[in-house]
Amino acid sequence: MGSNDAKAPLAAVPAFLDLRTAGADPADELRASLAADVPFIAPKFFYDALGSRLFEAICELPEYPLTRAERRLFERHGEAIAERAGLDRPLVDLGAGNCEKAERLFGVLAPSQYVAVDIAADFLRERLAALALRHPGLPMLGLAQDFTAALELPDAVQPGPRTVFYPGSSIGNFAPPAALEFLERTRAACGAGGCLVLGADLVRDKHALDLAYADPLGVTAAFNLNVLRNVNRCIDADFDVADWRHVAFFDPVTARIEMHVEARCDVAVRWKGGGRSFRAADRIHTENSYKYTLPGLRALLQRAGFGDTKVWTDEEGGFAVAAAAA
Ligand code: AVI
Repeated sequence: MGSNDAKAPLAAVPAFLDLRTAGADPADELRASLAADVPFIAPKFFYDALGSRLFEAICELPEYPLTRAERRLFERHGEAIAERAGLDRPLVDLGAGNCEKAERLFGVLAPSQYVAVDIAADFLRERLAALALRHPGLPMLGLAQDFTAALELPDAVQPGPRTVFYPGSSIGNFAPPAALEFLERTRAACGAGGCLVLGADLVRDKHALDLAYADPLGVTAAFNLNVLRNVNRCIDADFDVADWRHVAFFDPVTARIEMHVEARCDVAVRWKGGGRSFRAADRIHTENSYKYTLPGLRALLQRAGFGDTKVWTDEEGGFAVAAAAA
């Protein structure tokens, strides 16, 4: 280490709480969902270390414009968002991932604390440590938590009013009734005078939406199929990824993308405490990604109890960012 390194200010390692064991056991949940009449795997199981990286790669794809559209909206309207959200407040980032989106808003929001919440504990810990080096003056806290089931903010999170940040259209991964319940809980986490900053993908051309989830490079296919490897690890199962193919399509009737893994042949899969046979072409449902209309988005926020809401859209009208008063 050179003498300059020795004098560099030391950034505190962010506090990190692993709250993943609170609540239902993910292994029990997986075994039950795989044994269900219509088998499914909850989308949170996508995000092991490789899945988190594959999702980062998806965000770079030309066919997946969502992340870039949202970035442009934050660049263009960051100050207007900050006016609504208020400065010097705790910023609670739900599904923080690589923390990159929130970091872009640090300048305008000037948060009093950054709280990054994600199910992918190792990935979050690693990214948060790197973030703390770039922002040594900002108190940070990492929470490994399945916030989709219950959002629990420990006492280490500064009290409200808070800014809750839920970008990337992850709201679309909830079915509409669950989205409503989630937003009600989120409003409570904001506290009176707090604000939700939400990203939502909008209904658009079916061909473009199909391509966004079935890209020719196969990155989304890898992301989808990787869930089977994570399942193997979680419940000691023996899925062979080579036996399955990626299926994704937009259904205009339900306004959602559906993702499945489909058996290429008859397969028998075993896991600790059980197993199941699948016939060729049987599917396991892995994700829904609902797309919103602007009136639908506003109505949902209003039903969840949010008040004054401002919505910005990109020029193609494919993506929306909302700032909603709690
Ligand atoms: C995290 N979530 C909003 C993404 C989506 O678009 O539903 C996950 C994803 N699945 C396939 N591509 C991206």
